[in-house]
Amino acid sequence: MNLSSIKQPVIDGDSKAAASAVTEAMAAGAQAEEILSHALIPAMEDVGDMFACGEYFVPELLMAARAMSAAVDVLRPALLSEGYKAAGTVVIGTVHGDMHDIGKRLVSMMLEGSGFNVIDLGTDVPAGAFLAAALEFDASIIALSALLTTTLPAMESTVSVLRAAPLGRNVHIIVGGAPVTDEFARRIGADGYAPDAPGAAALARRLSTMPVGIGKN
Ligand code: B1M
Repeated sequence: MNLSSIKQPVIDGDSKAAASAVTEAMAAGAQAEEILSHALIPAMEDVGDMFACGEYFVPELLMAARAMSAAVDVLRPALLSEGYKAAGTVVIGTVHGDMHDIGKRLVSMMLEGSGFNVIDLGTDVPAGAFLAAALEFDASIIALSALLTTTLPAMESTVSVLRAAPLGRNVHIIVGGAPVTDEFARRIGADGYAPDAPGAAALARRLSTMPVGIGKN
């Protein structure tokens, strides 16, 4: 089956067309997992590449992520009944003291678009809440966002608290946000840093194929 009729509306950020294309493909006999793996996830990878090379900006990224969500909403019941296994669970939030939400929501959407279950704890999240959610939802990745230079210490202490807990040695911790750098991420002991939402999704995909410990800086 030619799945490009599904891929293009996602790239174009056309939610209605993406949802209808998925409905049509399923009516024509396509498996939900095939649509996700061979059309929707590759569409988000293309969007990430277009963002990286400056062809797309944040508004286009948001529209594509929304179209992806609309398509996944149509697929979800069939995915569940086919027993589809997500790439893993990511617990994400903006660190304690920081109310910035927009970039982190974009990261959440790109992660969902890449096949992860995402538990979004919102903003101003204390370290203990990341830990509790990671345990409750059996997360393989914890993703921390910070937008203020003044909340970088909270990011650092969150990583320390997570690492000190037994669970902290069994999850990958990734970090990002405007003031965060690769050098800072390494210094605080995170497993990875991404500068943007598509980069975070690519990093999570890469880490999810590695046992914890291998992806460490
Ligand atoms: Co605030 N704010 N803000 N703000 N705000 C900034 C961040 C600031 C740069 C503005 C400025 O002065 N030029 C500045 C920070 C300066 C600094 O610390 N270096 C600032 C400040 C100072 C403040 C207050 C202190 C202002 C005040 O009250 N005096 C205050 C702090 C409140 C608090 O958090 N405790 C404050 C408040 C607010 C609002 C509430 C009004 C609002 C937030 C609303 C909301 O999020 N719901 C707000 C906004 C909107 C901004 C700006 C204008 C826009 C941020 C944004 O949404 N960008 C911002 C200035 C700017 O960036 N131009 C600013 C769009 C978004 C898509 O990008 O969030 O960078 P971004 O996310 C990117 C990447 O960073 C990355 O991927 C995303 C998309 O590709 N990324 C990750 C993010 N998280 C990631 C995690 C990853 C990987 C990548 O892995 C886990």
